[in-house]
Amino acid sequence: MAKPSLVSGIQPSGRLHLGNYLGALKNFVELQNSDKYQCYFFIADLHSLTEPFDPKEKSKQILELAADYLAAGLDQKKSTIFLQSAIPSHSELARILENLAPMGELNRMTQFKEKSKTQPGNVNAGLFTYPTLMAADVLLYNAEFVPVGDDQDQHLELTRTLARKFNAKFGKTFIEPQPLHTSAPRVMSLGNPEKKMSKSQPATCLFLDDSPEEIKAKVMRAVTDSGSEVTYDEKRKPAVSNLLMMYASLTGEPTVKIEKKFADKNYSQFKTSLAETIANHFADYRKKKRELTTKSYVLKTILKSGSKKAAKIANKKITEVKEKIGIAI
Ligand code: AQP
Repeated sequence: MAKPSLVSGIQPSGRLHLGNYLGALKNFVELQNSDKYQCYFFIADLHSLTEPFDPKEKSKQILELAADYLAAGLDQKKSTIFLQSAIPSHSELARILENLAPMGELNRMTQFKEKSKTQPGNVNAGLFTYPTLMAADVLLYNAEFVPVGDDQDQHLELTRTLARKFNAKFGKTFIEPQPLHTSAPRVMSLGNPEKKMSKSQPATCLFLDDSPEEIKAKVMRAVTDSGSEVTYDEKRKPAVSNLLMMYASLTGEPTVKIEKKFADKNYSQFKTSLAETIANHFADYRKKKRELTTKSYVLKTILKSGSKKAAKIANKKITEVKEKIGIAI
């Protein structure tokens, strides 16, 4: 029997951080290695154009993200790793799905509302239609599952709605996909446990290729809560709980075990151990990424061959869609 498909992507818009990793990339690797799924992982370059960017940097960011994927453990022999813009069907299907997406719903999307605030001089139509392109990214590959952080749930709900609407209007064509979350679906900022960790706040964000010294400095500066016990309590101790969640996700230990380990220790001792855990966890990744970034030819070849493979599936789907809506003549 054919394995169920899953698809996900990350924008090439800068260095990856611990939120991207614990919410998404770590799961990509585990799902790939479980051997239970047909995996498609792409570089969401079209999505990344919705934010201000320097064209000279964009191709470097694409290759850097390809290096990130491989350094973290994705393997082009097990997963199809590709570039979104190399497959025109993504844009074509997005344009078709836009006709089923009410303006009011797109307007309610939290990401659109937030980005409209953070980039007030550039509230562009691409930002507004981001969710319909995301729906196309997923629906083209008959994905049953989408591993993402929980900030993408609203977009995925719209994907399901669009799939349902299309199927009802034009006949069964799309699968309604489900999100797959990790135990850390929303990693919060080191400076404010109410806000998600995000690359636009670099001082309170742990980048995967930060040096051990940078990791230590950022973790030691991280805000904590009143009291001195290292205990998991999202309501009373949101900052410490966020740090504990990072520790648990990286070591695979349950939070109760970590609480016991630090029962007679203070915040500073806990943070020192967390910083070491993070630095050690990414030592191999940092080394591999350094090596891979010097091999742009290899990275390009992997993306080209993955895009060719993905295009076969995507082209089949877009042909079916065009037939269903009556524009295939
Ligand atoms: N803080 C987070 N916790 C858990 N998961 C997260 N993701 C992002 N931030 C967190 C997940 O990472 C994947 C890739 O997301 P993206 O390409 O949309 O990256 P992003 O959201 O643009 O990253 P930033 O840092 O949040 O960007 P800015 O600063 O521009 O807002 C997705 O699966 C996402 O859920």
